[in-house]
Amino acid sequence: MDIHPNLIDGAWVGDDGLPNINPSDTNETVGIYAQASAQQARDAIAAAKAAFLKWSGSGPLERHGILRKASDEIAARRQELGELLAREEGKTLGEAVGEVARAAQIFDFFAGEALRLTGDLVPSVRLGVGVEVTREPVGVVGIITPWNFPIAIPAWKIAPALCHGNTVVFKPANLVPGSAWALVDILKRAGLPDGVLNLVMGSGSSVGQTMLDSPDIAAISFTGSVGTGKTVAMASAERFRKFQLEMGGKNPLVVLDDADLAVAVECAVNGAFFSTGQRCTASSRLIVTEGIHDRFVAAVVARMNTLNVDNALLPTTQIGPVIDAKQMSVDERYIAIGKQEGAHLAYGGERLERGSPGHYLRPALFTECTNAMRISREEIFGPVAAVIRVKDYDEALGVANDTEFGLSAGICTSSLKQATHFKRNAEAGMVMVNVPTAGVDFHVPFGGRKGSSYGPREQGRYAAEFFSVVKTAYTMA
Ligand code: UN1
Repeated sequence: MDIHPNLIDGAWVGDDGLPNINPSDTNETVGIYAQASAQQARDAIAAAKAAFLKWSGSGPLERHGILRKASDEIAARRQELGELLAREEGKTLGEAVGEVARAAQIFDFFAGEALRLTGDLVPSVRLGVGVEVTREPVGVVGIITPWNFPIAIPAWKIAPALCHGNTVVFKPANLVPGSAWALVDILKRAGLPDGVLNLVMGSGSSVGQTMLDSPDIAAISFTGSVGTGKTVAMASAERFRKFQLEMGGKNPLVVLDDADLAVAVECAVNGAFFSTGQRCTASSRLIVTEGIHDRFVAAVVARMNTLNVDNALLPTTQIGPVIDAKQMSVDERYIAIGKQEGAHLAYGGERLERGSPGHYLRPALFTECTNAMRISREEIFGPVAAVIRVKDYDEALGVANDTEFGLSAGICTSSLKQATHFKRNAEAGMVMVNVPTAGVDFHVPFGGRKGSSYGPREQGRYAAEFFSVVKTAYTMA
């Protein structure tokens, strides 16, 4: 099998690699992907630094043209790239093709933004003096991405970074290098000058650590675990480097007595179990008022019973496998903890055998949970949800906010009054009314509060906050 090499200063390098394994069929190797050494990571950073002068001075038309071209190719190849993504990550083909389409839309959005970079011209308090407020690129940006969105998350960090004139060192998650490699290949062929975007596939302990230690990386955008986020934060704070973190969630979906039952069930099942529950926006706590509780649980269980868990590439599959054996053991450990804590396993939670050897787990629903249980407090990152019964809306809101996380919070209700109150009072970066907590638009801000996120929002026009720095210039004519 050919090796997919790293991209450093416009050259494809690397002769030693790791296999990329298909979680739906662990006998299948999707491809071999190079592992960058610490020295290669340093070379990539140096290349990005050297390329910065030229790229930061590039014009809107050049940036627009490249981002636009990349968007067009991603969109045209969405079926093929979606299949690659489903193969390496395990989300269903439909979810994967949708994710690739989202990546194309993100590049399209930032291609447009490249034509709309503006500043302010402000009269000074001193007569005869003019004040200009402009945005400049930050410098070399380090981008570290997780395995659960192998193309969309790289897209929503790389596109704004390039749009605003930064150069990039990109380290994708080692479990899903295929989509990252394809994306970098597309951007290179779209005309990015050498060194502007560098790909360093490899481990966190070597490549990631080299990025954290480098004085030449001016900003780091990271999505991943809370633990690694802390490491990124500490190393960056020490260097006064800009950093942006997207980490975990323990997102509540509140279901009130007056909810449309069918809407509530779809929001819960989609939010908790689609993409195998492997989303930081997943609804892992279903907080349900007592008047609808039993009907809701019965309907969710009935719906779960229709979910087809199987190989991600089969057209009939609705829930793909868990990403790998390690995540499977985390999911199973939490299912055991839930039982020990006294929660009732109302449905699922067992391993499944399918036609191909993969990490298949039937989605699990716990009922009779309290918000103090570990399954209600710790992010599992699998298809496991906890139902918490509450008396009324006020108790529901209190439970929803009683968490160290604050990414997405949802409510299903037909009451405008309660929906409005929840929108104002949910301690989360994103609030969803009668729509799932997961599955967000690509052109509006994304991010959370409390332990979920740190730094400026991602996506849409708000991405400018992180990927540029403001300059204020005074001129006496
Ligand atoms: C979504 O719900 O559409 O890692 C996106 C994650 C998030 C992205 C979620 N950063 O799950």
